[in-house]
Amino acid sequence: MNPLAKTILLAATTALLTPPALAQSEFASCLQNIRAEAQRQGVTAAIADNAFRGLTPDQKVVDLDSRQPEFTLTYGRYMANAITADRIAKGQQRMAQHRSLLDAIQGEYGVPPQYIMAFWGVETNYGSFMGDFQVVRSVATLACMTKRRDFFSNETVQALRILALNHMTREQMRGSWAGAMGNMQFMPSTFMKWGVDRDGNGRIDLWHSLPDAFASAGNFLRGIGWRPGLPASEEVVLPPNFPLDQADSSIDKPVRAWAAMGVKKAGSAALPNVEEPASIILPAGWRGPAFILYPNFKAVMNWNRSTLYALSVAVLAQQIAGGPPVMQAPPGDDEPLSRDTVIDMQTRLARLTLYTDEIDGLLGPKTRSAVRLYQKRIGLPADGHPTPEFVRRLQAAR
Ligand SMILES: [Ca+2]
Repeated sequence: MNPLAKTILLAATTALLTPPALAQSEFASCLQNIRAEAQRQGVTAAIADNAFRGLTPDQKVVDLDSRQPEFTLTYGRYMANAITADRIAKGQQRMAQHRSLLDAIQGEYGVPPQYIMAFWGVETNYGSFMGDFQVVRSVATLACMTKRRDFFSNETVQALRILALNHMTREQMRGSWAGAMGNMQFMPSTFMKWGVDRDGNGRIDLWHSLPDAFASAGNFLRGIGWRPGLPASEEVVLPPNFPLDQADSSIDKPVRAWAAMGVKKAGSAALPNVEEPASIILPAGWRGPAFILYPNFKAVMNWNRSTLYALSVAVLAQQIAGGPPVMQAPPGDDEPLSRDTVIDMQTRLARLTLYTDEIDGLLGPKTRSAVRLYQKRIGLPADGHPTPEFVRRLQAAR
């Protein structure tokens, strides 16, 4: 997630759950297990000892991990945070400055320069916000003191492998509280799998070497499915009779089939006449903008599973490349929904037998489907987007 959105989520947080303190001896025995696995993966005892010497769990990391966002950011708020005039201008400036390197990387990995710039902008504001937590301590804390033991045990092992390969020292290896490192905020496992020593100095350095950072991003994107061709997404306009229940990220049709249904690019140019599978989404409901998601959007989502994250990268990239801003504004009355509101909504929809999944306060695809069903029942456009009006009408229903 981009640092700004993360800050806002954290600022909006109230629920602070502190897990029971783990004794230092339990922490030490947890580290022993990780150490054994690291040795199986070729890390010497000396490197592991050095990495874990004097290591204590970081309570600040535990606290940050246990915070639950109280609000779901709206599309409008998320995009306004991620895509500012300043970030577009800086992206254009950096792209011009590093043009030959970025062109060479496009030649090798197929990823256009504006996407590398957009990830860089969203992840660290072009290297200005890389995080100052000690990565080994953060991931070891998360492995030993939270419920995500397996994921972060592996991240700790991979962090030790980075030390073993002498890319960085433990002190130098800094990142976000959750262990994301360098200009592109790679997790240790991503670093090990996709990192590239582009400048050829024998070390992969994602903090200080932009050739290494950009080439690693290109290599990673290609590895998770980026293919030269269509962009990640484009804004579209839907015809008046468009069946809103087809605007769903789980529904794929060939681009030309959407065109045949009357979908056009914003500004009314025709969609490309191609067979590639694509989805249409309405991230702010039917009154807001519509986007077509091409196959490369999935690659962006393999970097980060959030749809709004991926959309912010896609839209920022387009604008860095000189493309138009999003034309359709989101509705002005869209409000962030609190977890409590979503829980209340899920409970009411469950009582109406429209929702059968977990009451978890998260606005996921199943909740949106239930919202659609109720919208149909009360004669609202079935876009699956719960507006304040929708919530009021659901709450007033008997
Ligand atoms: Ca290097």
